[in-house]
Amino acid sequence: MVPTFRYAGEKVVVMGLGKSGLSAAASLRASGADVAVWDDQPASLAQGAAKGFRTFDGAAPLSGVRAVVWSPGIPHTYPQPHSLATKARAQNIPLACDVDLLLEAQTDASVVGITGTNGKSTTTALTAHIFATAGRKVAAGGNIGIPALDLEPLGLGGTYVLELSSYQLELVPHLACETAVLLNITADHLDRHGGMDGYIAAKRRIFSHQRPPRVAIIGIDDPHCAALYDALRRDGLHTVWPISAKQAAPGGFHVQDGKLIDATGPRPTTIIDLTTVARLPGVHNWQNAAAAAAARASGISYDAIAEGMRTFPGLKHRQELVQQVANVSFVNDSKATNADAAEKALACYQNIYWIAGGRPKEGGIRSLAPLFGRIRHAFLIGEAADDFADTLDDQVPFALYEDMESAIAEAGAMALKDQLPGATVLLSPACASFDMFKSFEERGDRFRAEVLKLWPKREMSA
Ligand code: UMA
Repeated sequence: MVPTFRYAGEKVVVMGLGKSGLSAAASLRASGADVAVWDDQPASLAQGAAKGFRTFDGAAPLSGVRAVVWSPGIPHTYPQPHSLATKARAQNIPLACDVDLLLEAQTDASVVGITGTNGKSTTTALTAHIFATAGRKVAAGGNIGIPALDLEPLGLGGTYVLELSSYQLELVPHLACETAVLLNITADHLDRHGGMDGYIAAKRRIFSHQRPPRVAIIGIDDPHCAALYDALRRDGLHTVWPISAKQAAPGGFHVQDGKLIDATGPRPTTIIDLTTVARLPGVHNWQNAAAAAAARASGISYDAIAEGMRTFPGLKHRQELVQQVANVSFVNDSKATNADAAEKALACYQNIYWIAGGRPKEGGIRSLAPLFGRIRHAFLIGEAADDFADTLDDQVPFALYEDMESAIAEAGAMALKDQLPGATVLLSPACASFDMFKSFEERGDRFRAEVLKLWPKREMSA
């Protein structure tokens, strides 16, 4: 746990008792702050009370409160500001999330901040793995699911690799990254940012107040980031390295025919052939790999970067290979909660038995039509099933299922019977999970458990 001593003896309110709020409340209490907590869900509030935290009286004034530690998932501006946020702002009390408390507490450590609509967890984990491979003192956390204050204090010589969501970027006034990475921007969370401009402005904050060597790494494969790249170069305050998995990126890092190339110097240098790296499949992962240029900004050698990529274990729920039976692979890509993310996985496989559906996102799966030719059969679940069936009609055979377990059983049986080359049973739902599961993690865990129940591990080499 990272202590937050600068709040010792101060009154602090922690708003929201999910992962980040509970972690912040624990650190503040252990550091001697006078902590009061609140959560709008009675069950979560009761959980906080059971841990011995004093409950904040919502009707009471905020007099004497030094800060409100705000959980990133709670609206404070759009679509409607929470009443506590309005009250705090009226009294000039800052709202900051747990990540900000880490940044205030660990000013001696370096920070690599990573954001983007897609790929930020993989890039965060990969970057931290490369730093560790190079023998650096490193810890990864933030939106990746590890609350910032649950990390170890690193101090001088240490590096925090932080995945930062657009929500968190609005709540980190002390952010000052040595190296900041923006992977890509496509529409997401627009309700929370008042539209696309607000979302882009939140993402751009990753480059605010950067500390030397002030390296800004930015994907140039989408129009929003390409425009930001031009703007950053114009403002001249940063060393800006463009990254791309689809085109040459002079002065930056790009991937050509699978080869990761550093073109920052006078002579381009190939770092690694990514087609040989099993845990980074697909063009989207090549962009994540290019973003590991962050390691170069910290002086890490090409050899350590290549070795880190070769030994990267991958992340759960992101194209996670769960099982292989005969020639059929079972892949858990539960993290694909929108069509854009599912597209990345669909583009990686041929002969796909696709398990999709859940709580639909705007636009459904119409944007995936160019990839329908890869899908042998779709197994549709959840609230989106009827809408997805309408989109697939006449193009892809499909069936609807009451629960994911039946879909898995049918998909696996069909794939094993067809025996097509490279067959893949792919859970990549293109939907949120909340209609059937608590989270995408629960959905992915259930997929893994069911696959391994039906086709146990010993069949791995069958
Ligand atoms: N709550 C209220 N009032 C409200 C809304 C929520 O009291 O109006 C309470 C809920 O009852 C709950 C708590 O707030 O008890 C939840 O807070 P939270 O939504 O901020 O969730 P945490 O559990 O603290 O998790 C947060 C991030 N969640 C969000 O940003 C939504 C996690 O990112 C992150 O891993 C975690 O902190 C640790 O840093 C998740 C996420 O979905 C993965 N992120 C979004 C994304 O990736 O797209 C941004």
